[in-house]
Amino acid sequence: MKPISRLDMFDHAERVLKINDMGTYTVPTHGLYPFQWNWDSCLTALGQAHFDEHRAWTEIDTLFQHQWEDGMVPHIVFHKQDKGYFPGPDVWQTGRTVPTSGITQPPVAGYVVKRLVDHARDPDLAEARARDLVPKIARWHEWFHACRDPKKTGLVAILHPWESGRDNSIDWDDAFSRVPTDGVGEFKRRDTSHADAAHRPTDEQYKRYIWLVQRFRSLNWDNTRLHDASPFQVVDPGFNAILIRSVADIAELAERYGMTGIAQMSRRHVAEGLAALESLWDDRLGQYVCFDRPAGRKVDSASIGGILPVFAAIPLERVQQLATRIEALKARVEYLIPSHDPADPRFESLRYWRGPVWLIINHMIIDGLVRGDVPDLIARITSDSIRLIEEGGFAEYHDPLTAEPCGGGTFSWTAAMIMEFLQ
Ligand code: 2M8
Repeated sequence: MKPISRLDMFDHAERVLKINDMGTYTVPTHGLYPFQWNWDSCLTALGQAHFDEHRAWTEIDTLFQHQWEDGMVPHIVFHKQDKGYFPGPDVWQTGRTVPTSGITQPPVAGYVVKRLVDHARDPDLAEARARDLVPKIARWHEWFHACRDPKKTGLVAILHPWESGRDNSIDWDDAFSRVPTDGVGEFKRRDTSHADAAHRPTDEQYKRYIWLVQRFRSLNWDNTRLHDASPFQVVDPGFNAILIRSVADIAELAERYGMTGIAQMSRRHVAEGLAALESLWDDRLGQYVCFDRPAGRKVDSASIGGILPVFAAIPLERVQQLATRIEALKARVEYLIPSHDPADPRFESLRYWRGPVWLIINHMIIDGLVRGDVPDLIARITSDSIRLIEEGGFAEYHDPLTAEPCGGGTFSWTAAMIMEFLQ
């Protein structure tokens, strides 16, 4: 791979976003992911806004055109047929005119919309588009609170590892081992024909992914039933932090636009979420950990999901502790921040969400660390992120030890995040 110079990097990133632009939505990368993915799209809009604000808003509008009647925003919108990805619409069978998957993804939309508004070069455009999106995003947030926190604990559960966005994280290993594989027929994975199988989830994990899809499909994707019917219900601190942050950002925009009902309801959820998040703090690891709902216990796994809460308005003392946690990781990798602690024997530097660095995560963590008065650490994470691209190109993710590019290449959210780091 030809190294990418820092001087040319911003323009190069813009080219990547244009290559993946399908007009009204952007694919994460051609081949491996040929549809619109929920959080990819929102984070990609942050990059698009650097050169075309209209285009950035369209990206999010398109996603919300496929919001379900119950409020859920699906994790994939299958705009066009493409046999290159498994599982496609024929497996999901959600019965929508434009097919979608039946599960969701980390709700970054609220955060992204507020960021687009705050950085807008065209504030009138931003306000008009945000006014339209705020009630839709608030409905999605309400869906989370109603359908993924039925006992009103203040925290939501994911029902499928794909919902977390961190598909094969070590966090899920335990809970996932209780998901059966019986009744899962033969299928042909497509991902391993685009990317190195050694960088991807295992076949065994794929069977369980599909078992859960089949289970939810058998319940007609009725979200009032899926939570209790799922053997996999994990409360991920990272996912919840993203939700809490987005709800807080929507509260602020709603207040600005006189949408008082949304603002009040959102503020209440933020307060409840932040209070409940505290129950996931782990003193031994010095970070947050997941909670396995059916098993009724915390998960002993030091992943990036437990550092991501810095993205929400957690107490300042916790921000400092998480900064210390990242400082400790510095000695174990060449490039921050590994998605799992290398001190854990289960760490794998090349395998997807079990170790590699993801620039979207670095972006959110940097954003949160700003409250912590740790400029050197922020500078270090930023420069590591840029060095990864210099050495490994615009890959989906990178080895934190060697910068080896992994997964798909020419990747939208990696390009978008670089534009944010370089701004
Ligand atoms: C990965 O997930 C998809 C399933 O949604 C897959 O592997 O097929 C994850 O990295 C996820 O976070 C991301 O949104 C998606 C597209 O980039 O790929």
